[in-house]
Amino acid sequence: MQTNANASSMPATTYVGIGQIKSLGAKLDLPETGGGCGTVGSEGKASCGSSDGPEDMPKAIWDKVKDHPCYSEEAHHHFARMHVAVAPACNIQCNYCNRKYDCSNESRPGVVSQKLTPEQAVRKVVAVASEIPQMTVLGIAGPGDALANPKKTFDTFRMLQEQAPDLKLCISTNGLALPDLVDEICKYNVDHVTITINMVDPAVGEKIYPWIFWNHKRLTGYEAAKVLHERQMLGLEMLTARGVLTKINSVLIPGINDEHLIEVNREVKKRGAFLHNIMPLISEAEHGTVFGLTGQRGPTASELKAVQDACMGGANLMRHCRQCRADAVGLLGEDRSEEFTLDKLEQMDVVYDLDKRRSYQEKVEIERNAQHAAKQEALAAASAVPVGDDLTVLVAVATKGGGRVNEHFGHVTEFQVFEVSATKALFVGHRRVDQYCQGGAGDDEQLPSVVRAINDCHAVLVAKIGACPRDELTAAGVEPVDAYVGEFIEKAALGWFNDYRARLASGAVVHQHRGDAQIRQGAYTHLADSVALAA
Ligand code: CLF
Ligand code: SF4
Repeated sequence: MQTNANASSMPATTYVGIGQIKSLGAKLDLPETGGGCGTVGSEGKASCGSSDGPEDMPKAIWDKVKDHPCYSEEAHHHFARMHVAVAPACNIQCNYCNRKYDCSNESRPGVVSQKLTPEQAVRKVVAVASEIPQMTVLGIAGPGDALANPKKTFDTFRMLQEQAPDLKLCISTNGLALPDLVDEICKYNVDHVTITINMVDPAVGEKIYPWIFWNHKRLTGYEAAKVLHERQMLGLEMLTARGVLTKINSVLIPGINDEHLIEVNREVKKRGAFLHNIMPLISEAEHGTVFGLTGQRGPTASELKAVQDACMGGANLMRHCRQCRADAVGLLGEDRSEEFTLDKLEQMDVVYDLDKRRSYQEKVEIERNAQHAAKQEALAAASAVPVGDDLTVLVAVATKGGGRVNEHFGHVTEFQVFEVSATKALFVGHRRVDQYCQGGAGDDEQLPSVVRAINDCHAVLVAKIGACPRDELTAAGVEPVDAYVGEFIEKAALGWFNDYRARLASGAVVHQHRGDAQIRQGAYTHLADSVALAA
């Protein structure tokens, strides 16, 4: 991790905002419902997003988050979200964004969005909700800023409230316009809001934001970052005061805000943020962003994990974010947007069948409860056996959903990564890879990049794996394991770990420290140019 000299050189008063913003360290008067998981005894937990269930938080909050794939790590195995790209304009410039492409906060750069009018968006939502009944959340996340396009954003929400009343509405914003629109957000029952906050110190902010457009003027440098910071803090406090669950997204930019994000975590927790999502900077020259062109790199897997781990005990962490595109459709980690392009929607018969959706979601709930029970049982069994060491390893898992080990190695486009010890199996992230199996045959040239993506893991749990990748993984020190096909992930991971410990004890294997892993930059290559531009 690199240090940030500027962050430490600024006086504490730099963090003080305007209006309702309290100075650093001041006690805030916030309602319990919006107070975040840290207020209800989850200090030190890896993640509110990986919370086990209603026992971790008040029922009213659990009811809000339990089917939201971003706010509940458990839910993300079972429930889907979709975004509608109705918000093309933005009121600030981030050095990691090129607006010819999707919003880098919430999208994979390099993938072109199909921008929609509110009417087209509503038709698309209704069509997707009919086809994907486990889709529970509709988000507006760009491709610009949702609140820099308030008419399009709120027109969409207004129509959806009438036509798809069971959907949760969600919004993502840079926060600049937020304080002016909190009433509107509440009017449409949007009770999940994400603010991207990369700094609480304008001296850090001016390295990230070259300008903002504010009060009919373009502001630059420190002044721009200061106004943005003050508006973000005020907006967060206002949402908390209204009981809206607020998630903070932060882009980790090595050398600029890496250590500073620990301060961000503290400040947003103090102001009632429910979750903090620390995401890696995606930065390649071909994206045409300032950071891409100036060679600013993103973090490695261990750098990202180190900052996330350092924030444990502060605001609770989300670690399952997929940095979705602004028109993403499906489970986190899968992308079905190609099935719902405007020309395809024209051909579809669309009926919004609320009963069908509910009955499907009841089945999903049964599967989710089974996963939860299996996880609790496996953890309880693991805890019952006394262990004399604190050995912890990472394990990669091939899954296509449902919380089970159920994907072939060759079909994986992302591995889920779990941190496993004798008594825990915690989701700590994911790693995108290019699919090894192409057209029925393995592409051996992809193997080195797959190995690099999970190089920090001791094992990879798969449903099936061919001889060639098995040999390459083994040679690299990552054990391929196909003994837990169809098993729930936590149970499988703990099962493998117990077996590993037994082999260590018998001398059959020697424990080796693993190295770092590479975070894949950018879009899935096979989707990069597949979507046409619209209005
Ligand atoms: Fe979309 Fe964001 Fe709502 Fe989720 S995404 S607006 S909170 S419904 Fe989720 Fe995607 Fe990460 Fe965003 S995985 S980028 S955190
Ligand atoms: Fe791009 Fe989003 Fe930043 Fe606006 S807020 S410049 S759309 S990353």
